[in-house]
Amino acid sequence: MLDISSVNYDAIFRRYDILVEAKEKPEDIAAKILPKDALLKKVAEDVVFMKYKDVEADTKAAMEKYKPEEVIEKALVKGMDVVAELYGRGIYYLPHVMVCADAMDKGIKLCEKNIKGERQTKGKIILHVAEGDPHDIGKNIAMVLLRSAGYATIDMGRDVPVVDVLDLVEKEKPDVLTGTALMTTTMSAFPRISERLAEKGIEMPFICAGGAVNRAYVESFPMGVYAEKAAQGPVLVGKAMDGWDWKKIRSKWDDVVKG
Ligand code: B12
Repeated sequence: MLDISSVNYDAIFRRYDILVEAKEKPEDIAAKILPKDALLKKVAEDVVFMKYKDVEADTKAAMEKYKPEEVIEKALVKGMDVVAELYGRGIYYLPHVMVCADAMDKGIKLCEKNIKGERQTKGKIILHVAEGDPHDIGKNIAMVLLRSAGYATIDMGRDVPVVDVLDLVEKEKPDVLTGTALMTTTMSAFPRISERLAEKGIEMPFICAGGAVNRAYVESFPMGVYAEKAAQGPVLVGKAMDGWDWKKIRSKWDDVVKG
């Protein structure tokens, strides 16, 4: 059987046309976004250049100097930011993105094992990716950070029907609900969820994130609290656990996320 961990994806997916013709090479684009620190840079490059075989060893090396949460945010996510840029410019295609995402996932799993989380009893959070949307990388990162901050998480996965979210919220009564949407065609699930919760008299902060949404959009429906980065999750949820309702979190959002 083929051992995929030994496959050199970078060589298979290499775009020779880009290497020959492009004014800016992937390496030049990456250099503008990648971290400067050599250990973090190596991990981020493993994601960008699909070095599936090296990512675990390099992640381990980075964790000798940095906390696992830092390796996620400053290396693995940064690598994926470069991938998103290359995809946006038409340099990477979907197969590249999928292999890069797998490499990042391998690193994240290793970091998660090394996060010394408190007992997960501080509060209950339900996470989901909007109906019709398969993009779950950001949601998974946010979940790792929430768990490591001591919150119990219920992961509904991706492409979750609105009705399933409503049912689970009614059953589990979480302290906070979160949603991720990266496609403009899926983000309308959020106002539908919030309006139907409001009709049932259920209120809680509903943290919404992902490239398709922005703060103005999320604040246009009841309960919506915007998050730009996964690292803001524990901070925003912390306020909910301190007894702040969604209106107060929204009104003090700038101060809260700046810490
Ligand atoms: C990776 C990727 C994929 C992967 C997804 C793998 C996966 N498991 O997620 C694959 C290859 C499967 C994919 C498929 C498609 N994709 Co795609 N994909 C991307 C890409 C390149 C990167 C997205 C990503 O993971 N970014 C990195 C993560 C970390 O970012 P993030 O999710 O936003 O999360 C951050 C924050 O939002 C926040 N966050 C997110 N969730 C949460 C939750 C909480 C609680 C908190 C606090 C914070 C938080 O924290 C994170 C950072 O700290 C983007 C391009 C882009 N510029 O975003 C396109 C993109 C999202 N895809 C796009 C499209 C169109 C598609 C396809 C329809 C393409 C196609 N023609 O088939 C298909 C989907 C088909 C389907 N319906 O099933 C479009 C969407 C356009 C739009 N505006 O609607 C984009 C923008 C590309 C583009 N420029 O056209 N894709």
